[in-house]
Amino acid sequence: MAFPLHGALLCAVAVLVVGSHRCEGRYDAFGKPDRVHVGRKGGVSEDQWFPQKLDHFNGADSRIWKQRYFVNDKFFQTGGPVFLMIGGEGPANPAWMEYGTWLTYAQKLGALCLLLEHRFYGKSHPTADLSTENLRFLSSRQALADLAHFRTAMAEARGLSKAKWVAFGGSYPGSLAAWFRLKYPHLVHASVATSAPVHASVNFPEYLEVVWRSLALEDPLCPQLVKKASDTLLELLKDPQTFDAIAKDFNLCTKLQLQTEMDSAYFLETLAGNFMDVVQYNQDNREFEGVVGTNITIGVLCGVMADASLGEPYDRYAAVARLMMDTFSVKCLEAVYSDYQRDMSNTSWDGPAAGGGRQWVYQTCTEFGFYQSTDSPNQPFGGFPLPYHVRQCADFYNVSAETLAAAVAQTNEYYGGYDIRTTRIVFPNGSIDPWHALGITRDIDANLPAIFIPGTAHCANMYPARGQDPPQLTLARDHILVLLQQWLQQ
Ligand SMILES: *[C@@H]1O[C@H](CO)[C@@H](O)[C@H](O)[C@H]1NC(C)=O
Ligand SMILES: *[C@@H]1O[C@H](CO)[C@@H](O)[C@H](O)[C@H]1NC(C)=O
Ligand SMILES: *[C@@H]1O[C@H](CO)[C@@H](O)[C@H](O)[C@H]1NC(C)=O
Ligand SMILES: CC(=O)N[C@H]1CO[C@H](CO)[C@@H](O)[C@@H]1O
Repeated sequence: MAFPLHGALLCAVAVLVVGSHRCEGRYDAFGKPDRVHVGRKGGVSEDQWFPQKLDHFNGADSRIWKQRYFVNDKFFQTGGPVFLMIGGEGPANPAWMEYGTWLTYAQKLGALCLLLEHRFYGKSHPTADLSTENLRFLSSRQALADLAHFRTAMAEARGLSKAKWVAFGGSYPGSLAAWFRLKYPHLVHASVATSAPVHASVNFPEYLEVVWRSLALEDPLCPQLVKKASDTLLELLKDPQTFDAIAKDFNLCTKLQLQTEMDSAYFLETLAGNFMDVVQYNQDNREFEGVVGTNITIGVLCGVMADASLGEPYDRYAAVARLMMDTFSVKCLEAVYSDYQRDMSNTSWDGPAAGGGRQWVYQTCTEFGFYQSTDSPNQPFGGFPLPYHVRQCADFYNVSAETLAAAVAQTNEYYGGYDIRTTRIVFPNGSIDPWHALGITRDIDANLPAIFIPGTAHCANMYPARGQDPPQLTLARDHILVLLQQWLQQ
């Protein structure tokens, strides 16, 4: 919670952690792909490194760096396909080489499984630091070119040029999986683009509207109680005499100081983030990734909000904040915008936001927007409108509102937004996942089907199956397998 990237697209494959490790071997001489391990006993490899160009769009720039990847060849059968899982906006988690629905498909279809970490995240460091100057090499286009070159070189090294490649990804990597097929159709045969927000948008007020509806599904009163609490808090924040009491109620690390609109917006967003994160990941089977707090569900939060013994809705809202702090072993709540700005501006690979925050927000400022503002009346929270988000682009990277708007428009021009034109991509979406609002939720045509999974959250179909999964989730997983079987015959 010291890391309030609420509703960040994080999902499968990547884990957002604070801090990260340095890796050796940047700017090494050009070389062949690292010798491919045949794999240890389980068929799952250790970290492996692939020499990759820093700038794919400048033939005169020959600088290279080492990109991390993982291999699982346990299920591979000669002549089988290659599954490429796309890493996203956090360190690639090797747990995905041992768990997850894609491996059950791999087992059935005899696939070789690869996972490529996204440039600038985890241990894949293309540059000496995260200065804004260096972050210009961080973009979805560069990431797709990384995937393309990795695919070509791996196919050559392993004699897999004739094999059919299938891309997988959830969330932002889901979009990458779709765009990989779109832009490099000669390299990738089909894609499974789970919970993929393919339409870029500066403002994304629909996110909190889905949060309202998802809370209401649990208990129609729940979002109204949250709104009541949030309104009370907004009212209290107008009176500095209440600040000491508020600091105590929400267990703040320091006195509440609200000098600018950014300060109050940051504080309010941090508290709303408790609900946003729980809704986004509600009941997803993420424990294998080492995620804690998966037992905090929408039902648990709405239970606290309905508990009159705790006092007024405002007191229950504070109780939710304290429950989250207990769950994540956070001693006190840091909610000072200037501290956040300092952390987000740190350009060191050892810095407090190098686990992905600085990089991902840079991508939102230069490609996607996706700002989960309180600008819609049909949502429970208040106090963090669009200008608060846009201002961060200037504060952290000197990117103006005009530059941001133009960049987002260009992203949709480049990829096509909702109007994606290609074949053999399936778009699974979960009804309570706030991100579905920017995804493909209706079949475009028979070759670009959507799979709707009522009642599930972000990327649910990618996580390992378990006994209590709702039947529609099991059906969705089976449906994807059938599509893959069909497409691999084509
Ligand atoms: C969630 O699980 C943790 C660890 O098992 C436990 O301490 C905590 O009380 C649980 N919380 C809820 C709300 O069930
Ligand atoms: C950036 O973070 C690192 C690691 O936490 C720290 O040592 C360094 O002093 C920070 N740099 C600045 C400019 O704050
Ligand atoms: C910020 O951007 C503006 C406009 O592009 C530029 O003139 C200015 O020098 C930049 N400031 C810094 C500190 O980089
Ligand atoms: C919530 C939502 O948008 N669900 C959509 C997911 O995709 C199906 C198509 O299979 C749509 O019918 C749903 O409306």
